[in-house]
Formats: sequence, C-alpha cells, structure tokens
Amino acid sequence: MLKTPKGLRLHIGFFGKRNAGKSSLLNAFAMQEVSIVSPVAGTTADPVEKAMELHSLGPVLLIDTAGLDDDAALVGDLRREKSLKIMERCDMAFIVSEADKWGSFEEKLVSEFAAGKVPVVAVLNKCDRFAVPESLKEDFLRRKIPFVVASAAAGEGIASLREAVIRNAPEEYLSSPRLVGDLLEEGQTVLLVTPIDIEAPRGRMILPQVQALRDVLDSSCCAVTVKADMVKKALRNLKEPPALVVTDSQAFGEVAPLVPESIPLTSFSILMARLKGDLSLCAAGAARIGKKEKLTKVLIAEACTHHPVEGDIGRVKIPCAIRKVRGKVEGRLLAEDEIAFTHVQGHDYPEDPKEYDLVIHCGACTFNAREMRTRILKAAEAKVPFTNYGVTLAFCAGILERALSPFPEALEAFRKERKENTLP
Ligand SMILES: Nc1nc2c(ncn2[C@@H]2O[C@H](COP(=O)(O)OP(=O)(O)OP(=O)(O)O)[C@@H](O)[C@H]2O)c(=O)[nH]1
Ligand code: SF4
Ligand SMILES: [Mg+2]
Repeated sequence: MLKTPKGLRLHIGFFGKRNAGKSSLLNAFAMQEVSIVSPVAGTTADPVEKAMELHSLGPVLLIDTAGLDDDAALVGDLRREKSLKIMERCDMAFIVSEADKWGSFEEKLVSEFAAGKVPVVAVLNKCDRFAVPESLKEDFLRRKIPFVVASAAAGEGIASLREAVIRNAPEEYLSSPRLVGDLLEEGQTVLLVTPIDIEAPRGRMILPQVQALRDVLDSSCCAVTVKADMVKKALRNLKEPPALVVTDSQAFGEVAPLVPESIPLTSFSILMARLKGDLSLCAAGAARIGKKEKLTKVLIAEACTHHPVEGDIGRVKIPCAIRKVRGKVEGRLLAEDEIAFTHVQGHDYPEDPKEYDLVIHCGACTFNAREMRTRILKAAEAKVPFTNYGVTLAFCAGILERALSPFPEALEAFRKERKENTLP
C-alpha cells in the first residue's frame, strides 16, 4: 500500500491556529498516534506527514502543520514559513478551528486557498465543549463552503471528514492520471527502453519506468522492456512494429537511429513532464539553451535528495551537454565557469528564481502535480524559462522534435520559440 509514489497521493493539509486540535484530528483521521498532542499551544513545530489509504479514494498523504496564528510574534517565522510551504503543496486543506471561534483568521486562509483553487473543508472541532453558532452554519451553507462539526477527543465527525475528502477531492485524483495509456489502443505493443547503468538503483527500476509499465498493462497493451543494446533485436523479433517506443532520455541518442521514423518515439521524462506539469512550457523552455543571448546562470532542481553519483545527470551530464550546445551557439569553446549551475534538492526551491536564465527540473516523479505547478508558476512569474531533464537532454542531442512527435501542441510551442534560435 505505501509503495504508491508520494506524487500520486492526494495531499491533505491540516491548518489553523495553535491548539485548535489539528494534530488530534489528524490522529483520529489516521486512527493512529502520528502527531504529538498537548494542551501547550505550539506543540507541532515541524510538518508531520502520514501516508494512508482512504477507502474509495485511494492513497492520501496527511500533513499536520504548525499553528499559523495571525499574531506573527506568537509563532516563529521559520515555523510559519514551513507551514506556508505546505500550503503550496496541498491538494486539499482542512481549516481547523474550535467550534465557536471561527473568525477572520480562518476566513483569510479560506480566501488564500480559494485563490490557488485548492478545495477547503472547514472543521469546527471540540464540539464536545463548544457549540457551533447556527448563523455560522447558515453562512457556510449559503457560501457553499463544506464544513464538518467534529470532536477529535470524542471521535465525532471523523467519518464525515473522510466523506468530505471524497466529495471535494480534485477531479484528477478521482480518475487516475494516465502516463502513457491515452496514447495507445487496446492490444497494441509498446517498447520500453531502460538502460541499466550506474545510476540505476540496485535490483529495481526507477519510478517513471515502473509507472509506464503499469499503465501499459492497465491499458490492456503489451509491453516489451529491453536495454538499449537490445532495441534492434526486439524490433526485428516483433511481428508488427510497436505503436510507441519510450526510452530513457539518456539513451535517446543511441535509440533514435534504430527506430524507424514511422514509429513514434518519446522518453520517460517527456511523459512525466506531460503528467506533472506542462509539456509545452518545458519544450519552449528548452529552446532557451540555443538562443543567441548569453546563458550564465542555470538552476537545476531535483525532487529527490539522493547523493550525487559519478556521471550524475543533474551535476555532470546536463551541464556538459549544455556547455557543448552553447559552444556551438557562440562558435567557441566555453570555459568551465562561464555558465554557473546551481543545484537544489528536495523541497528547496527559490521563492523567486528571477536571477536565473533558465530552470531545469528533474522528472519530479515523487512530487504531486500541484507542487510541480507551483514551481512552474514561480518561474513563469519571474519570466524565467522552465524545462526538465528529459526535454533538455533531447534538445541538446538534437532530437527533441522527434521526441515531441506524439504531442503536436508541445511540438508547436517548441518550434515557435525556436524561431529565434541560432541552432539548425
Ligand atoms: N475537549 C476537546 N479537546 C480537544 C479536542 N481536540 C483536541 N483537544 C485538545 O486540545 C489541545 C490541543 O490539541 P492539539 O491536537 O495538540 O492541537 P494543535 O492544533 O495540533 O496544536 P499545535 O501544537 O499548536 O499545532 C490538546 O490538549 C487536546 O487534547 C476535542 O475535540 N475536544
Ligand atoms: S530525482 Fe526527480 S526524476 Fe529522479 S527519481 Fe527523484 S523525483 Fe524522480
Ligand atoms: Mg499540533
């Protein structure tokens, strides 16, 4: 159950003033003592996460946060900041207050989430001690704000809270997103090319590969999985050509000449870019690498916090590939330090990335779509082009047009941006 990638879980945040009962509610919801509860205001200092399976919806991630009282002096700035970061990651928010204390602070949270189109549920807790004013209930009904009257202590209203999640969950979580299945018809064959190199985890495959394989099977299609050196043989052995070839982006250059032009070819990272964010934007963003204007500062963001390995994609392969392309654009050999690559990992990401000429993100398979969209939005607001690993490598290898062939809109966005390029 807990093997579901974090990125595909509905993220539900518990927000509200200190002592409102957020941690108690999370524990009651999860039916486990996950988060520490105490009468001392400010008990939860750091976000606490709990993954669970919610009946009839599927995998969710519950996130408890530090109280966000309106009096900033009461709550440390760092705590506030952490809770605010969780707000950006949430697909749904529980706004918790004591039953008779719902006020302007909670209303402000409602408007903030509404602005980000994040569904909220008002949770009026401690109903064993305090009564919810009738006028408040009427007000919620009139404004169509879902609310639940609960008591974490008495276990009241917890079932209604679960129902409220299912009733208000964003559409995309009710129908699981497709990684590749929508490109296929039942019974077709897909060739998946997955190199087993030093970066491949021991004894297993990486998430995008596993997810693609699962989606092909869910689509009642046939998946043939090979390493890059077996592509030729696999194509020869198949009686009918595959409907699609999906390759690891690092093997794209090796695989592309082996696959006839008539067979659509793309990469796992391009499928992930489409699932997680905005493929057209990533395609247009990659064109920045080949533009005449100088490229001096590049931000490389990775969702995982793994230790870099030899030949690491973000630290070695991408900087090398970009220097090479820039060398061609500028018609000279670039010195090592002419382009500064800054690396960030995990949930670190600048609030305002305006100092960079380009942001390059990993496939973000462990992030949910909303977190990725928030990052894209930050780059867009700072007018900084944004792209991802797979799209970058395909661009640098000169094969992005081919990799985008199954996605006409993204191809068009890339061609439009590329007009100003100096590259052939
Ligand atoms: N009577 C009653 N007390 C509750 C209820 N829910 C929580 N409490 C009590 O309220 C106090 C605060 O509960 P917490 O769950 O720690 O509240 P919190 O919102 O997580 O507080 P922070 O640590 O400030 O984030 C504790 O003493 C709980 O036992 C409830 O439904 N009824
Ligand atoms: S670094 Fe990014 S693409 Fe790679 S496994 Fe982690 S989340 Fe997925
Ligand atoms: Mg707490």
